[in-house]
Amino acid sequence: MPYRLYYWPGLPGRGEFVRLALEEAGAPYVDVGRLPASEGGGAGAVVAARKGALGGIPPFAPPILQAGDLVLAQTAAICAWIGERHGLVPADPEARAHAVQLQLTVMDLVAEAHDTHHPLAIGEYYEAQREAAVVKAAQFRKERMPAFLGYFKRVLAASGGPWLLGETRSYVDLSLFQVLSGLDYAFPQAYAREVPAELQVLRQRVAALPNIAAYLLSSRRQAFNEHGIFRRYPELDG
Ligand SMILES: N[C@@H](CCC(=O)N[C@@H](CS)C(=O)NCC(=O)O)C(=O)O
Repeated sequence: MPYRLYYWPGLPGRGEFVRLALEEAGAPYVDVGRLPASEGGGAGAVVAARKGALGGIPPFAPPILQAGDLVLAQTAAICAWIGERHGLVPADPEARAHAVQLQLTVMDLVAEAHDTHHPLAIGEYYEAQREAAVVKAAQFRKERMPAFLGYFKRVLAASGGPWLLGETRSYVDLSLFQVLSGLDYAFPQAYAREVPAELQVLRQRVAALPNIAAYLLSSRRQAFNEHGIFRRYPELDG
């Protein structure tokens, strides 16, 4: 039975971290939110899943993965679950624990990137908090983004490469690829200045994985836009 991914239609968002893991795994899945409502998809299906319509432990927010009887939320938990079942993380428990550590750090960076355009209130329009966003984004570009990226550069060096966990690619590499792509979209100037060359190489290495390369060319891959986590507002790029 194919996996069923529930995520908001119209933006890659946090759903994309799950899609990349499923695509690299070669695991069949239905992107339910992108189906027409007449086929049981659309935002309505995501809202229903969020409200617990799939059963199990209720999710708080999408992405939500349905795998048979399992209903699982939290991007890092979903990626780990897929990764452990589809060879996207080494088998030994220490490597798996480190993968979770790194994935949670990726998700911390995602949350901070999001907060650059919504520093005051998640439910308010960007335009209503633009002034605070300019301040928040400047701090993100100058301090937080280099701190996170410097951290991942050190992880890569400590692993011996060429991947974050060493010799084989993991779901964490896929997720870092997505964050780097998002930062490049949202903050092209800061990206060119701040992203270490080693991480840019890692991004290219992920893009060249055969399953990922095919996915990136497919209509399943969605472009970044100003509804998602990574938004291009030139005033936030300094
Ligand atoms: N920590 C969660 C965050 C989930 C989250 O914030 N999802 C967003 C979409 S990307 C959402 O729909 N949030 C609704 C809410 O928080 O009420 C994860 O990584 O999955």
